[in-house]
Amino acid sequence: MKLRRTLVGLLAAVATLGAVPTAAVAETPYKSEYRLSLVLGTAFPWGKGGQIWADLVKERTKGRINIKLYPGVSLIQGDQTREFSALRQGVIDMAVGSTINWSPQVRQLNLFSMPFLMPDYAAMDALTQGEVGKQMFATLDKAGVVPLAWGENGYRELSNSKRPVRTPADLKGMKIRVVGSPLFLDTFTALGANPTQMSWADAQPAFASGAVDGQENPLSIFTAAKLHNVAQKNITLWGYVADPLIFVVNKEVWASWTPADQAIVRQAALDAGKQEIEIARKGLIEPGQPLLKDIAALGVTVTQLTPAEREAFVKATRPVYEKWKKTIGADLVTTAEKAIAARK
Ligand code: X2X
Repeated sequence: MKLRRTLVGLLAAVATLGAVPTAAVAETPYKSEYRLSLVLGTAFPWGKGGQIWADLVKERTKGRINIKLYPGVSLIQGDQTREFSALRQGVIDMAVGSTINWSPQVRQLNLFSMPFLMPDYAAMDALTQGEVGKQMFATLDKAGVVPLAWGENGYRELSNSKRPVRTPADLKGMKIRVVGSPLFLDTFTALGANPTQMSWADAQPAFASGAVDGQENPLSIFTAAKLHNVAQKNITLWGYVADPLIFVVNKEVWASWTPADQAIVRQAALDAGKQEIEIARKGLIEPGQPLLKDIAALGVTVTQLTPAEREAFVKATRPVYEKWKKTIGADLVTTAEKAIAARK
């Protein structure tokens, strides 16, 4: 009898102890909704990646973590270069963001915007999936967010309303919309163009009105945003820059989740990133690059450069590369160059 009472007491004590972690969690309750910031919505690979992440998290946490998409960087009134600061401050809970938009706050992210650094997808993968990717994530962690996975916006090809561009001279005086860091101003100035910085939201009306002549963005954006309808009739495939996307979470939000839920969110980001990269490359890695035919069918002149023609753009932007190598950090850039040279 006495033994039994002791046992009951022990069980009660265990039950109380077991309740302690639950009470601790209750102090930082889960939010009913987590706000996921993106520049582009689900008509684009970028937004599709965000949706896949949100869906996987909801399913795998059985609805404990409910993510809502805020495309058009609407939580910060469309000002995409403020996204990183807003993430750090908790105005945004999580994001799938471009390295370009965060580079004003994290100078190392300018690496991916260096003209003609990454000649092909294998080069990009060598960076994001290798030592450079690891170092970048450590930098982002220090800068105040929790980085989880890589995605991709894509190779940023040049379009304009004026004429086919084959040489830097063809770009002379052309008003080109750019975004993000001053590196883009340097690159287009070196090419003889007249770059102007504006958000994606402001850019589209500017193409339509003719206030701006041209822009650079991945072809998946060109088609989904129907840029041929806003006078962008010429595209030059020059592969000068490609921007990865990064899946991140605000630090306080991250800390409020149980380790098990953190693991779910991380794995879901990795899975979504992988799928998103496949979507971003669709039509561009298959034989014959079917997306190029689709674009030509819209009445757009697609210009492919010969290696010698491309080299003229590389040469003209080389001083910009050298200048920014110092700003970004010569060690990091050298690590990147070596990883690219050793790529499979
Ligand atoms: O604004 C752009 O050009 C875009 C949509 O590609 C980015 O957010 C970097």
